[in-house]
Amino acid sequence: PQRKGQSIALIGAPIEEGAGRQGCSMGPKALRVAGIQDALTALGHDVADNGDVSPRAVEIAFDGTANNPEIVTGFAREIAKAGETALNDGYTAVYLGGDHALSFGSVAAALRRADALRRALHVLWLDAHADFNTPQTSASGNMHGMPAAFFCGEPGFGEMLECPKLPAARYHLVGARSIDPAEVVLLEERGADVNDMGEIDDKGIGAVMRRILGEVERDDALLHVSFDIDFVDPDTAPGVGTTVPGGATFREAHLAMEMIGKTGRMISLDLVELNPFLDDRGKSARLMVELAASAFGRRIFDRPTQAA
Ligand code: 4U7
Ligand code: MN
Ligand code: MN
Ligand code: MN
Repeated sequence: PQRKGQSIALIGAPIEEGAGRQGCSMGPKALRVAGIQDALTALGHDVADNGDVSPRAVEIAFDGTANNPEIVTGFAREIAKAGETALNDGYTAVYLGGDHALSFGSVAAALRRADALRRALHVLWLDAHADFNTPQTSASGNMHGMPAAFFCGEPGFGEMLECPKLPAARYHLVGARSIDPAEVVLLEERGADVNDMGEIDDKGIGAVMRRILGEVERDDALLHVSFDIDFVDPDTAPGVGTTVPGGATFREAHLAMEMIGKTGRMISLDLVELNPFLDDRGKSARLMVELAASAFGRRIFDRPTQAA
């Protein structure tokens, strides 16, 4: 059931070096201006704003194509550290992105925490993309397209970050509509749970989410949610660098987040890929705040929707 009165830690991660264009570094500020703290406080939670992490560039190189590995690794390590501390102190972590490379760190923190508690972790990836490239498969070299491959244990990331590996079957991709050919092969081989947009159209977002959250319940697991704003259709959320048409509607995204909230199992949430430079008068930032609030218990009416 939904957990009331949670302690929530906001962790800003102004990373943009994982993406192909600049602007995501302004995301944490835009989410704050859009009222993320007040929106969650209004639901009865205790919300601490831990500010932004500041990365140190480290010396590292990957074999293959990977842009800005030094600063992305620096960010990932600081994010993992800040996240792990918050989780160990009993907070639910909300990461304010920042491009999706922040999830190298946020998922590492969740995996470490779950490991310490001897609980299984599932990762729900709401995204137009699979983010399952490696430095060997990536055509762009952009590291925001790689975190899922990393935490599922694909090789090629060298000494980037220590973390337990996620079995690919517990990586649930929802909303996909742009997956690179090499990713398709890898996702299939590893047995990842891929739910593309056609599946959502066919079965409905409620049924897709119910099946996934049912598996989380069955494993008595903890849940990390990674919300890439490009999951939503670019007409509704224009503040993104990597627009792919045919995305989720506001209503679909809203129901998904409500259902997540009702499980009471989410230990951390990424809000990523918002590019305020490309946004339309704060529209996408406000949408993200709304959807985060839904995951933390905001209800239109307390109807008895089954979470799983
Ligand atoms: B995002 C891409 F080639 N797959 O690797 C790549 F299509 O975090 C896109 O989901 C990655 O926005 C998108 O560059 C990363 C591309
Ligand atoms: Mn992504
Ligand atoms: Mn994406
Ligand atoms: Mn993107």
